[in-house]
Amino acid sequence: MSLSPGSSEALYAEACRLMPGGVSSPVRAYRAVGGTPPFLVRGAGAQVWDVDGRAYLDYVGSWGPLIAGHAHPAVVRGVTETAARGSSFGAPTPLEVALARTIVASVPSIEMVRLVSSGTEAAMSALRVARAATGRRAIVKFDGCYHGHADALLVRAGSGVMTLDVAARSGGPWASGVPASAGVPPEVATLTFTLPFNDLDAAEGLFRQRGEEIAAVIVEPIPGNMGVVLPRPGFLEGICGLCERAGALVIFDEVITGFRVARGGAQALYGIRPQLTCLGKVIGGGFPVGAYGGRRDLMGQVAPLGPVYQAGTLSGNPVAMRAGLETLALLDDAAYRRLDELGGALADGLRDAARRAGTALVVNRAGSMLTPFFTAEPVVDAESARRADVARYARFFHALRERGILVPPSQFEAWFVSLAHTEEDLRRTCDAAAAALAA
Ligand code: KE4
Repeated sequence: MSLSPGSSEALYAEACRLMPGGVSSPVRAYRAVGGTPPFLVRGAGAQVWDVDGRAYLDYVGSWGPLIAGHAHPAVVRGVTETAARGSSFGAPTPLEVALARTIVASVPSIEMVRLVSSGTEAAMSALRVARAATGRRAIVKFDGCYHGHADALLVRAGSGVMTLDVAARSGGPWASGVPASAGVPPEVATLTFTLPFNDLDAAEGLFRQRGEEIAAVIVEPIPGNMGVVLPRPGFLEGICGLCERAGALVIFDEVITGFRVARGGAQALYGIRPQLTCLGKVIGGGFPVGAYGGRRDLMGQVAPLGPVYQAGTLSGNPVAMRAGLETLALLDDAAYRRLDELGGALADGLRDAARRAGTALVVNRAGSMLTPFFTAEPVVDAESARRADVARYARFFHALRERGILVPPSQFEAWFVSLAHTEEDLRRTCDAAAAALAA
């Protein structure tokens, strides 16, 4: 097995012959910013290195999981020990009980949880439970939010869908039936209504007309997939009230925000109890883990306890469980204070750099996740995010990359600060940003 693969360019040329776009996930292909993606071979703390030996300060963090930084010694040790005793059994293990126990103890609304291998599986399964529990078929999502690539959720989605600009643009204040991907049958998409995030009037209009058809609303409580956008005060509570009156369920997709913005996720920050919650990323510490959970009566619908079927060969995989447990063990109150300090310092530094350069920049932040938007207007939903200058973001991205700073290759993603980042790293990043903006 060749481990000295040559340059990123050579690897990318071969990868493009072997894999669609040369990548295992679309956003990694740099279509929104152009250029050849660096092929990474090593990470340690806040740094990553590519095959050409270049080092980068990393703010992608594997899109959220690496809240403790790359190759944290406790995670590496735990994973190594666990793998040496066998990597997978397809049987119950103590480690999955331990992670389930930690999740139930940490996330206020989760009384029972099922572990899966990705956020996509978590979201699609939570929707299936909601449809079974309510006997209804329609679901509601928000334009710009992304919940993985299950058919029903590829409608005006965020993240890579928004980045590749395949998102549907038609439809009034709420729209249904317009797939955001080829291969999604219109009859599936017609069951998915989309609404503008932060627009309670539009939600009230939809519920007035179609409320009795709606099984669930699925929402990122703090979206990261249109870039970071904060819920207006009362918005999430308003959605919960509409659902309660209509007999629909609320699903918080906390795949990004779970254990990221607080130990109990955004629901703990806002004091809201959704009926179902999706988790991922941080709970796997860089290994494939997702989870969905919630009220005991709802999770009691899930096979083998109830009629909702969902399964997975590597669900609850012991190595991945151990990576998640070791990561979550690092996340105490002091860790969240530190993450918030670092996130705040980076956001302030970017704003100062833009002010000095006379560049319009809006930075939305929640704890250690943030997005700088090249725009002068507040970014409160997908439409305002789309009005940001994505070409300017692309130039900024490359100017930072040339200075050894790696940020998400899309305006519609979140930057992540980890516990491994230092004040010196942030100073270096903000200096690079100032130079990049002045160029
Ligand atoms: P996965 O199937 O990629 O593990 O999770 C899907 C998912 C579900 N819900 C939310 C809120 C998510 O952000 C995601 C996945 N996030 C993207 C980045 N924003 C993953 C990166 C990628 O697609 O390569």
